[in-house]
Amino acid sequence: MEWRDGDAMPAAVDGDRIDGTGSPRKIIHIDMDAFFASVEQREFPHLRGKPIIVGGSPSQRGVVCTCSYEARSFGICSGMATSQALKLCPNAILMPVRMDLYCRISEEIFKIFSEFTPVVEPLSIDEGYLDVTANFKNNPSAVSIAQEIQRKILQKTGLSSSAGVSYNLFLAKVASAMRKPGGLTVIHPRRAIAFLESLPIEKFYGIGRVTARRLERLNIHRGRDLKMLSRERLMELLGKRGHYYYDVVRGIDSREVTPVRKRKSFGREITFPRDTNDLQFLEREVSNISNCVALMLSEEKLWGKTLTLKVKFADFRQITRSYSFYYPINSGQSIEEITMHLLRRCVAEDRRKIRLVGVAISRLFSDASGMANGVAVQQEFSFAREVTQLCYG
Ligand code: TTP
Ligand code: MG
Ligand code: MG
Repeated sequence: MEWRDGDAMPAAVDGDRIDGTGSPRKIIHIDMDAFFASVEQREFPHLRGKPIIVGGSPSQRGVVCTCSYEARSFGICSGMATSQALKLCPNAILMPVRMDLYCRISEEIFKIFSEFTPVVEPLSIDEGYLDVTANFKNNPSAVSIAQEIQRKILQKTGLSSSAGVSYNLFLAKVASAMRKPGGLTVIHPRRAIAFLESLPIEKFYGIGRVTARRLERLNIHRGRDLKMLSRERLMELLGKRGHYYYDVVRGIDSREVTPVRKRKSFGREITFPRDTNDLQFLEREVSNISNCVALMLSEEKLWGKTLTLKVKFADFRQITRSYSFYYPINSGQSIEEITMHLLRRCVAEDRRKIRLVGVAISRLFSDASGMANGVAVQQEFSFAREVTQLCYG
């Protein structure tokens, strides 16, 4: 059996053991195909084979959450305004989002994963990483496990999924996207370097369209071009992520599959029915969101150190403004005070109308983190005032 870059693994062949000598890890990434849309097509058989969109209504400035593969051939994609999607394909059928149903099915899928290994990391509602180096079935073939999982998902939920198998998370994730829908792609350790060298830049997971275009303008089209750059140059181009891509393009991604991902941030955002730069209105909204974020923190008994305000303008361009405290904070008053100043600064600097605002808090600490809570509580408010003066005085 000859391995070629990105080759799908034929079901009958089992030369796919990627433990070999040197025993690399065996990582599987599974991602459901057109998840929300496939669920709707399962629920309503007359929608099968048709272009369907799951998303918000165009009259409420809704966006496309996802669409069936039939709709994708018209150029529709996630995140696009529903109104634009319906212009591209006027016959597309728009279905409302039924999150409860998708969550229930997601649970079923993750339950299937857990029958094979305890080391499962959910990445989103429809995808996860599995480390099957050791597994409940004592099956040495990661590929046959992936096939079995795909079969079980289909049997139990009636839905199709795609799988990627390799020895690290990055390669498994890239692999699963290569033969959608219903595909299985293996990247063998021996072929990883050649595969990465020929991988187009926009296929590097985490490099968005804008960054890919920027890199292409610098004649960086594929992994091999990325590999020519020094660590320092990559840091210049990609910021902190430069380190990660420097290693990844050399086949190194030492991240572990981490079973329960700790929450890294809390956030809330709101899209307004009409674009606005009415400061009073914006202040009221930001105040509400700030208090909502504070409530979420207190419910989870968490404290956060960095506050971020996100502002998306009518032209969909967005900016974020952050502030870091010395001490973790959690009160609505502190959050509101800082986000309000960040908002006023944004509005003063840029008079464009605003479409959406969001508030997020990150660098979270739990009560058990060893922080002197008493001190933080006492200092929190006066410190927020100090910060405000430092920032804007
Ligand atoms: P994805 O796995 O990114 O997309 P998908 O499953 O619809 O299609 P693919 O076959 O390419 O994997 O996302 C999973 C679900 O998450 C998707 O069905 C809907 C939801 N989603 C959004 O609500 N908004 C988004 O911007 C994206 C990308 C996904
Ligand atoms: Mg998917
Ligand atoms: Mg996904």
